Amino acid sequence: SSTPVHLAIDLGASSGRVIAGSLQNDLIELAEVHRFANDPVTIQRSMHWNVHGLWAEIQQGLRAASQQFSEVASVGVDTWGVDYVLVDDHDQMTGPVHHYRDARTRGMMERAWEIVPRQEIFAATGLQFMELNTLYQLVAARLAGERSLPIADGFLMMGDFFHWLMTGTRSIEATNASTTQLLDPRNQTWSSDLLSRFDLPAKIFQDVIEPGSQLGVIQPSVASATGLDDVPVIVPATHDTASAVIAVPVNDFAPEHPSWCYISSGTWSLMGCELAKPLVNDKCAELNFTNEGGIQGSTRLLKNIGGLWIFQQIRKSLERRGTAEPWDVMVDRALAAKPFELLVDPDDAAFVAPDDMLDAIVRYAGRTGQSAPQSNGVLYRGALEGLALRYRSCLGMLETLVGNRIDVIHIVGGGSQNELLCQMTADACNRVVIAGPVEATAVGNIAVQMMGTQKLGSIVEARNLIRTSFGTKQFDPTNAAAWDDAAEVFRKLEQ
Ligand code: LFR
Repeated sequence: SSTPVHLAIDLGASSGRVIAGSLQNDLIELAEVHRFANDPVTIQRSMHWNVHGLWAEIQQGLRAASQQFSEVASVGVDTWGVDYVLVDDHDQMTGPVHHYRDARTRGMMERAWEIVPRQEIFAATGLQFMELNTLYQLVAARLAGERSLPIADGFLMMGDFFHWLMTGTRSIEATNASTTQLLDPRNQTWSSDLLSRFDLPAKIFQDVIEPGSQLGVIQPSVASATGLDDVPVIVPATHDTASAVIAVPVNDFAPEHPSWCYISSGTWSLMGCELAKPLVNDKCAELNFTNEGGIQGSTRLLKNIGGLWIFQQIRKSLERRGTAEPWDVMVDRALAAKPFELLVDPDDAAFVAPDDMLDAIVRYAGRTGQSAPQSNGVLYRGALEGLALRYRSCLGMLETLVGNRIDVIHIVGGGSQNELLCQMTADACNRVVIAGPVEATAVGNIAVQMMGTQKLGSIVEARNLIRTSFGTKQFDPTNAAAWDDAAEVFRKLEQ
């Protein structure tokens, strides 16, 4: 086709994709150009990103796009937060690229608090405490004496890294920088106090840039490998969650009294509100919510919830045993199973990176006085009900934080396709759920590229276009009372 396309490169936990987005008859249309695995690689017991393999796949996808479309208007990468690459002054990577599920951060929050007290870290960054945060990865690197750190000349988050490979220009994009726990969310500058007290080299942290900025064009070596001559790289909200929140199909932006919240539902569930500015106060610290950066300086006040990870990993366990079932069969069995036979808190530490998820759940059931699941249906259902119950708890916390009732829950991302989970969420939370778009992250990425090339004016315009382009599905609460007792029991399981 002859309409210009924007290419979103979205690196997720279940796969990486190159997706083309264009305006056709005043609607956004998506086409998947290339899909590839994005599995971590274990080298000597430590979990790394397969950056070389990914870069080869990305270039292959770009080449396919240049052959398929007559005009590629721009390119941009998004992926999960917190992970980073260090490079030296000769443009070489100085060490391996760790995956955040790598065990090196175990116990590192406590070690970090010995250097800077927890309250001070929160006051400086407004971020939730999670072991996977970049800060604890860097503290782990420092304490282990990793050689890659002192010889580094530049720090790049993963989206920035691939943008650098494409353009030759180093940058740090704001939304992903906000996940490090080293950035002050009020003025988007690096906390020089934290950097110096943790003995991290300030010179490697350059000033952040806003999503929508043009970083440069595809450099000649990459242009000849991909056929993309002179194509601009427009930096999207490189944090996948920030891109997904842009695609929430509402018709306002960072309202003063939010009546809606979102769940960006995938491997993680990120549940929160979009605010005009950060909410860094004691209540937020106590409830361990985070103030991550959104588009145009907005704040994503949210909590990480263990998401569909458990569900996905149950399938991996069953694969190993030769008894895995297709996703839709899993959901059907969950639907048919008796409710509330097994309650699984998705945020229990036992589920972060177990060797085998099934074993972990059986041990968890024993530890929490529940019987081990007697059928796959009970197992699957327990994972989904646990999520819905966790959403219910988080909704309560969110309402406390923003100080008003939230009427509507928007579920976006891959998990919004799971209608059973959407209905459970509506029932458990006793709120209307609006599901879609499924491809929220890619859509948000592309919307920012369209804004950066003046095809779209404002976020609200983008959101209205997204709503008409992709449609939504509504789930009304039908069975709310049935969840009250389960919620009572679940509260005791939450840590
Ligand atoms: C979701 C996500 C979350 C982040 C987690 C780890 O994909 O980006 O927002 O907390 O991954 O980076």
